[in-house]
Amino acid sequence: MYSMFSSTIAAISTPHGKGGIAVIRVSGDEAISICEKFVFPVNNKPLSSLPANSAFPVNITYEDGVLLDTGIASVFRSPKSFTGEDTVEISCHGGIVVTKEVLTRALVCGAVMAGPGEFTRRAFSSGKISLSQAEAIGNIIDAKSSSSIILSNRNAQGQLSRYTDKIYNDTKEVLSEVYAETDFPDEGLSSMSKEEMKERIKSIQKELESLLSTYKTGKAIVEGIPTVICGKPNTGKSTLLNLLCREDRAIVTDKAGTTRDIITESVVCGDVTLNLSDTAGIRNTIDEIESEGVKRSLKQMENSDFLICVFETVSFDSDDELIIEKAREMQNKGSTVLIVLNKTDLNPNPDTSKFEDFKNIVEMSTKNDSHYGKICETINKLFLDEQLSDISHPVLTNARQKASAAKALESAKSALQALDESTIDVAGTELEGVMTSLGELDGRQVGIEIVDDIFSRFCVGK
Ligand SMILES: Nc1nc2c(ncn2[C@@H]2O[C@H](COP(=O)(O)OP(=O)(O)OP(=O)(O)O)[C@@H](O)[C@H]2O)c(=O)[nH]1
Ligand SMILES: [Mg+2]
Repeated sequence: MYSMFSSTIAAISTPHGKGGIAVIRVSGDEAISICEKFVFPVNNKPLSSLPANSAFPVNITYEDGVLLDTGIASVFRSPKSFTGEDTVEISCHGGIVVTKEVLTRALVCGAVMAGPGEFTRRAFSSGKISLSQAEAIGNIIDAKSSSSIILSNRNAQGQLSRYTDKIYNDTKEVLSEVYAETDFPDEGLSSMSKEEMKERIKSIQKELESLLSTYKTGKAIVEGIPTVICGKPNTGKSTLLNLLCREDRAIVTDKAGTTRDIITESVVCGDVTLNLSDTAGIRNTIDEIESEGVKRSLKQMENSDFLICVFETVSFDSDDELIIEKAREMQNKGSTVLIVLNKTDLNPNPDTSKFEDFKNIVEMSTKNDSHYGKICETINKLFLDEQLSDISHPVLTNARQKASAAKALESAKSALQALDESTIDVAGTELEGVMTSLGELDGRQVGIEIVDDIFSRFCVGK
């Protein structure tokens, strides 16, 4: 197969450190001929004679033929490999030095060191996987929960690419009818009436809306939700952080103003990942250090998608009013707000009248470990879409994918409007916009900077 990359790359694909085995991966046109110089099958046949997609016991040697290690070499031939290129994977003993020495042998024999994510990037560039599949592979490696693995696997298997492919092809069909109408109006080439075109675009629009609605759940499971725990001093914010972390992460005391700085932690709560920040209690204060903490707390509220606002209703006062005001403002801007009425052990029937603007309220005692399930269940209900338990459904899992889908939807809406206004050539331009945005989503029309950015987040060796 023709390869667009001239170099053959090599890297250690397993974590750096001591382990039972390690894998050194070599990929490119010269992979087999490079490895043939230092990897020798124990059956005395040359590496190049081994059948594709097979694994063999090998001796790995230094330049002078002295044994470096014994291991297993797996040989894959283009295009039937992960990268689409000839690939050799050498499993050797997982010592730090021995692994580095095997890699060095590959480099000395002609390979160049792979950059971050370069194997996956080659898989993408050779058309083996789409960009959303590549992102899903990265998500599997970074997964913090089993639900994240399960969801990412759907996209790694091409669920999202197939869904966007279908919308792309549907759009292309309508667009060719539009072109037939605009370019050759007198030839009667278009077989679709304007009404039919509108119906087809409406269904494209519906499919894009349905796709976009999956992002809330996809983000909650895969990326994690930027979440702030806020409230006035001493309401039990740090106790709640510790409950969600399942450990004593933050200092808790009965003194108001214990937390001064922001404490961050990523926790898995049921199926949802929360990127949590515990903040300093918000109140009017003349203490210089505390007021800096309050300023940071307010900023963190602004920067979070999910606000968990903790109140202790018996001591409700003007400081709580300030927090309610800010939470209401953020809710109006689209953030999700959960009101925690804490310390129910002291006050089993809290007054909820102040919280009528908020639909998500949980009454609990953050000090009581048995209330963990209650808050987790509440949070999961806020973010998980039941429909998405259908494993055939594609899911958007990052902001880049969401932005492309939203752009495609906007173009579809404009195309429909243009048909309504009988500006059919504008409809054509907008349908092209739908296709461009979908092309960005799955990578067929994506800019080099975006591709660079995505793969730079991978580790070397993947
Ligand atoms: N009775 C009771 N006390 C609680 C509960 N949750 C927390 N507390 C107590 O309330 C006090 C303050 O708890 P923290 O978690 O430090 O409160 P905070 O909101 O982080 O306080 P600051 O960091 O000062 O803003 C501590 O003495 C906790 O033990 C609860 O559910 N019931
Ligand atoms: Mg605290």
